[in-house]
Amino acid sequence: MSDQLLAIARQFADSASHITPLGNGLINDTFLVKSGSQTFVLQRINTQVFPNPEQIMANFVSLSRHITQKNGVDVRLQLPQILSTVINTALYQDEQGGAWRALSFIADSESLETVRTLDDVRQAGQALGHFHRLLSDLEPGTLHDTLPGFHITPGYLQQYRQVLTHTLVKQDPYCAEFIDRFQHRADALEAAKQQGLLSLRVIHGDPKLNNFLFDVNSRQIISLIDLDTVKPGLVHYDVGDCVRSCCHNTDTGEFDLKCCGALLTGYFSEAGAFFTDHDYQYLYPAIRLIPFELGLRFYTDYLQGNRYFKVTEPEQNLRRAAEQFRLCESIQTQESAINSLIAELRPGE
Ligand code: GN1
Ligand code: MG
Repeated sequence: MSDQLLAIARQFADSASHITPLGNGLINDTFLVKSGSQTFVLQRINTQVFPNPEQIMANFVSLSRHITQKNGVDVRLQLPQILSTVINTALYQDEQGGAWRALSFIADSESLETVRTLDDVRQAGQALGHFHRLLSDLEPGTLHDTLPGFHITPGYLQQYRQVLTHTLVKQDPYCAEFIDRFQHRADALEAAKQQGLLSLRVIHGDPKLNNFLFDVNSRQIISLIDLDTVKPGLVHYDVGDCVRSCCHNTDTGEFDLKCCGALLTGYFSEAGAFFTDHDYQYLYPAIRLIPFELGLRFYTDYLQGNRYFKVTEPEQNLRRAAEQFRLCESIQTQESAINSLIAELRPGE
């Protein structure tokens, strides 16, 4: 543990004594800090990606306030608390301009890298639906857009075309062809938004499996973390992202339909309260689009020399991209089964 890191942790807690890396996020740097009997999470926000970290903190405060003020609603998710610096600021800026913040650690919790049982996935769907429902009466316009362009697939496509004009990295035939074949679908959700078929709500932005915290004893989900991308958007981005992360059998590379059924069962038990016909209609397009979008983002980053997503070796983003495109192909081959599943599980039908 470097002295520099310890000095930063001590900006938040005088007696910080022990620091270890936490999780495997691809953007921010995250650590677990021990300070006396207290344990907390310390994070360096990547300001290349999030140029206004104070907006992230402001959104966090709005969100926590909204949830704590809910009357008569059974709130089943805890949010981490912001821990201020010893001089009472939400962020600490280091000498290199890095932005640091501290959050409480949810005790006796664990995150999963792979699902253990179908019930884990049902719970993830339900927790995401619960999160959306809790925020369904928070006016999205009151939140900052912490990451403009996030999940706007046509924008990523444009960026890809731009990078192609100057990259010196050799194109990968599988990825390049896949993007060419799929690109006409890139605006599926944005067009529906423009036409007023889907409306902006408050979204999580990154509800992948390892952002749900399970109680180690009860195995129930008790928290949804990584709230940096909470902002106005389409809940479809979230459902697509949760499905692509939970229902991807990484051994076979295939999309797991059973798992998708469990996730949607959980999600509909909460989202049924506010979902419209159009919301249901655009679920399949979202489930198909988000793996394409993530693959496109990984591939573009590979072509531009891995500037956005952390890598441990230069071809890692290429491999990540190909995995997402294979998942997208597997989803496409199961299109009618996925649509039938949505129709069958849709509440009140
Ligand atoms: C990034 O850093 P992490 O792992 O929480 C990315 C997500 C991707 C994810 C893929 C702000 O999240 O969109 O789905 O990697 N976050 C941002 O692992 O770009
Ligand atoms: Mg994240």
